[in-house]
Amino acid sequence: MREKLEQIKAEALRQIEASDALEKLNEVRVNFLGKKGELTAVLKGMKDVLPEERPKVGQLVNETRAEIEKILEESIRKMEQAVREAKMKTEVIDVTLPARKNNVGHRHPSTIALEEVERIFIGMGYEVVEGPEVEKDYYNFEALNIPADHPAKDEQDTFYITGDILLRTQTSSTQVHEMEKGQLPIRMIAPGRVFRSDEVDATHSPSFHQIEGLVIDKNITLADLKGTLAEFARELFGESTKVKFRPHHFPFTEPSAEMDVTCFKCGGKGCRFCKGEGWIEILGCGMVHPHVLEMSGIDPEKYSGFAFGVGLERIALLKYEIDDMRLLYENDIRFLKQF
Ligand code: 2NL
Repeated sequence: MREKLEQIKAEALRQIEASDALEKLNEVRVNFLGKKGELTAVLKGMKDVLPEERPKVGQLVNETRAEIEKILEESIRKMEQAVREAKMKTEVIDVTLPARKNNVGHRHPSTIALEEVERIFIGMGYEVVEGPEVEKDYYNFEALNIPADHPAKDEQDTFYITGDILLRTQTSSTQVHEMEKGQLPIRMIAPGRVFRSDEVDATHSPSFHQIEGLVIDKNITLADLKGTLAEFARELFGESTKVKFRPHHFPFTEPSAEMDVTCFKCGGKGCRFCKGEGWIEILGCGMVHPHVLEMSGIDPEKYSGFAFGVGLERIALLKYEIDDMRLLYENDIRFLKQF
């Protein structure tokens, strides 16, 4: 029996010695110490041993088991250490290598301009409201006093989805939805993407962004419009900016005007930037047409209001002195990173 145990031990040690991976060592454990292992088999054979010799044999088996276990544990520990060291070698970090450049992005110039305009109007107590880019013909044209046969409709003809559903040509539709809610007064701006069937050039694009504003309350007059938009121009272009209103025509406002600001480059003297004019056109505006109020369920005898519309890209082009609108859409990183 002693010999048999010596044999088992020798074989176990040989196999441990020959193991080159943790899995192999684990196999040795199962083969020799496991439930179906060789040492367990010896214990199971105890019934063939003389009763008086059983304690001795039992002790021998246990000693052999302890020895094999000890050597096995030791080998596993060494093997784990070796694996760890090999890993450390391959995963070495060279802290002296130059750092990889981290490219942090920033807001697009149009977004910067939009947030600037929003900041100014929020400061005057306006709400920012966004609406759908797809509209019914009614909300885009009819409700704004542009009936089917109105010439302004040709000018703004756009992309139709069906006969009466289209991509909006102005964000006024968002304001019509607000008026229809019937919660007065209204003091809002409606920024967003609009669409027109225009050819692409330095100042036109079939898709651009607009910010419209609408104020409706009792006793709103042209003086409110002028004061508000003059303040807007001063905040956007500087304290010394002056404004000038030229009569104009829009179907949805009466009277209507276009607003110019003094050139922020030359202060109004005339320079290359303003093409010698001293003035730069900035937005369209007017007092909301009584019929427009009426169509959205607001009594023009009790309420009045003013509205305006400004092109976001136009503001960005002016603010950053960019001479071609297409640069704002191409997203060339060499261009964008200048802002
Ligand atoms: C422009 C300038 C403008 C409006 C937009 C408006 C909106 C409602 C009622 C009345 Cl809900 N007016 N918006 C007013 C004046 C000018 O945009 O150049 N548009 C073609």
